[in-house]
Amino acid sequence: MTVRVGVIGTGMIGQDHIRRMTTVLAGVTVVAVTDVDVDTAKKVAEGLPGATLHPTGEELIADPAVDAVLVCSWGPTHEQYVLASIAAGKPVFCEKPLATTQGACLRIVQAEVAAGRRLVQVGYMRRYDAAYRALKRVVDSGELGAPLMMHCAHRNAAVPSFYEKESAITDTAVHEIDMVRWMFGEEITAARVLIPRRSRNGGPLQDPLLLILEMAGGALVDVEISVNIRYGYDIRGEVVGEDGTAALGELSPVTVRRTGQLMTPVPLDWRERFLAAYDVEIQEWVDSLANAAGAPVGPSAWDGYAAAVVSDAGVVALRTGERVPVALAPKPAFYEAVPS
Ligand code: NAD
Ligand code: ISE
Repeated sequence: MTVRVGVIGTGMIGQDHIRRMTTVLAGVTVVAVTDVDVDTAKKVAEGLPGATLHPTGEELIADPAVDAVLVCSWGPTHEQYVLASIAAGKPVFCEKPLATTQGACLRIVQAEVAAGRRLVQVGYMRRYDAAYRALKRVVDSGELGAPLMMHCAHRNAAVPSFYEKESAITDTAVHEIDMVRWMFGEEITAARVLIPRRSRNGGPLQDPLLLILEMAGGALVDVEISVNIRYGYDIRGEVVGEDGTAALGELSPVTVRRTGQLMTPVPLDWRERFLAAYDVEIQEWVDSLANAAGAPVGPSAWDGYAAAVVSDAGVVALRTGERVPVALAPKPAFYEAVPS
């Protein structure tokens, strides 16, 4: 079976996902696109023989030729398209964040529960990265003993001019928020933010930040968020257990020794660092739709909601300097029955 996908939002990641669905992955074809930037969408559609250019996301979702929807528009528009996809009974892959408020995420959770089957998957791609998966296998094996801490760094070379102070949490560290819930299989119970000396490269932003997350099992996670580090895109993670430590490996296939130096390249941005993870993520999503159950098994609407609640707590912690407890709504039994 070939899954026929319609893409809403043909910006950076929309185009990247279209490229992988048309040139890398199997069992999937892109049959429709839309974007409020009509010129960009038109150019993208021209490169997709037979694909329909729709004037709105709603019309794309209603198109009978579209089996499943990929939402790659800006965060504040996600809720309307995810809810419309659920109402149409179509599986929807929504790029992170699921929505920009926890209220909106909860409405999506409630709509999916009412629909009675899993339709939503959220684009938290670190769960598909070979290094993170290898680290999780070590943690799950128990060979480190109980995990006590995890040290993370999320460094962007630079960020766009519309990036705001809070984006460090809501747009960037939200990946670690999802990743640690998955890594340790437990919820985050509180957040704190420490503010070091401000980098002269950060412009009006408070950059870097240190986000501290408390896990339900007692482990502490620290996340350095640097969004103007200049030298490249650098993602790190190390778990400290009772009996040992384990860290994400170095990923470069080559190291160069020259002029008295040992050099390994650093990725330029998220597209390069997580290239293979995005491929696996979208392929596994397509495969899950094509199999007998026809339902996604990756990060769920509940995961999207939980990440939004923690991210909101992080924003309050950033603004107040206080430790902010995380209060999740009761988890519907619906999400216990599905792997996430
Ligand atoms: P972008 O600005 O390059 O592209 C977004 C596109 O959405 C633009 O072309 C814009 O015109 C379009 N758009 C906005 N409102 C729309 C609407 N109502 N209907 C249809 N189209 C609309 O942004 P991007 O970097 O591609 O990010 C898009 C989404 O993907 C964001 O939610 C972002 O957080 C997420 N993202 C995820 C990752 C990841 O690592 N998983 C990386 C980058 C971006
Ligand atoms: C971007 O939206 C992403 O999701 C990237 O993975 C992240 O590293 C970056 O900071 C975000 O702006």
